[in-house]
Amino acid sequence: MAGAGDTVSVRFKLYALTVMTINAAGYILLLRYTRTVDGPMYFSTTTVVMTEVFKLLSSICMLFSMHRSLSATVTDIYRNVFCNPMDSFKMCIPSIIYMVQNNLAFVALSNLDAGTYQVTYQLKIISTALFSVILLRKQISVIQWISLVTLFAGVACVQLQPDSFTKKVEHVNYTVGLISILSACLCSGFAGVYFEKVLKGSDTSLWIRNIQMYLFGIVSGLIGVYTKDFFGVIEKGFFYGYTPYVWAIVVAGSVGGLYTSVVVKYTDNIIKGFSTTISIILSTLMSVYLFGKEITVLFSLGAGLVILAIFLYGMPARKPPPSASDSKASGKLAQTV
Ligand code: NCC
Repeated sequence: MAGAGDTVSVRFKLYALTVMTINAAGYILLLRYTRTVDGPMYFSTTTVVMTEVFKLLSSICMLFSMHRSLSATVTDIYRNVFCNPMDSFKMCIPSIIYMVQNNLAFVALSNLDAGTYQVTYQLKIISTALFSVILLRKQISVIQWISLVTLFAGVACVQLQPDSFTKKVEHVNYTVGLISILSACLCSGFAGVYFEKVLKGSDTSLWIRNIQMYLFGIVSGLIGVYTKDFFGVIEKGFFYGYTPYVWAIVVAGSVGGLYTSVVVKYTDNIIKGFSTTISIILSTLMSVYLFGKEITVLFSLGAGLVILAIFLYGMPARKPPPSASDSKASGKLAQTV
């Protein structure tokens, strides 16, 4: 991962985006698998806490690799995290929202199939844009809004399987699953944009911001364990039902979270949405090449819509003339894509 420098190459951005997306696909499959397989069921709230612990330790290691000195690392953490409580407190908000979002993913995937989950979750493209306008005062033209809706439609088509309409999928509680996923979209949009605002609004390093957030994440995660699984954990233990697959969720969750933070630092949340979409198309194309999967009409339509969305988003608005932040966003998109 990138170190101290603030500018990184396009190659590095593409690398971070690719790792984040491939990891997310594996994470969702693991989550769904472990929530539906027979056998002792782990407490999902405990995996959220363990993921925060892993991310905290990894962020401390990243900070150490930047400073290359234990005392400098400790001093940096002490000064910026503990001696500056008001600044650290800013990260309390996204950490709580992400905690809720990460728990909602378990509820949604316990009630819906992975395909429905992934397609519906793409609505976060719209919620992210909405919060970017509200919190970051980003100017999004009418054409760019049309582009974002087109992007959502495109990625939804790409992810729909040919047998989606005919296959009978077992939904445990469709309404609960759907409400969870829609709430997760709002959480993802809000927390992502809030994190971007705080991160880019000061000189505090990414790893310090992450350490602040994960410390709150551990506390709010433990509150989640207490409110939802307290008696179960007391009776059966914190690590009850932890198979290697559950540990894999913790690792994938940590890798995904850390790469997400890097992606947001070097691009922005809207570009993250575009890139995730492109990566989904590329990975589907790769499975055509590697596993002989067929290209469906829906896939071609979806890919076409995504390309149209990218073209539309980069189109300069005629009236009023594009603001500095708009042309910066389009430039960044062109650079990243
Ligand atoms: O939904 P999404 O991300 O926006 O959620 C962001 C995830 O990153 C963690 N995070 C964020 C900022 C930060 N500084 N540190 C972090 O650890 C949050 O805790 C939250 O888990 C996406 O854009 O699709 C993405 O999706 C998630 C995940 O697939 C869904 O949330 C599943 O419900 C990916 N996370 C993982 O793969 C673990 C993320 O990489 C990309």
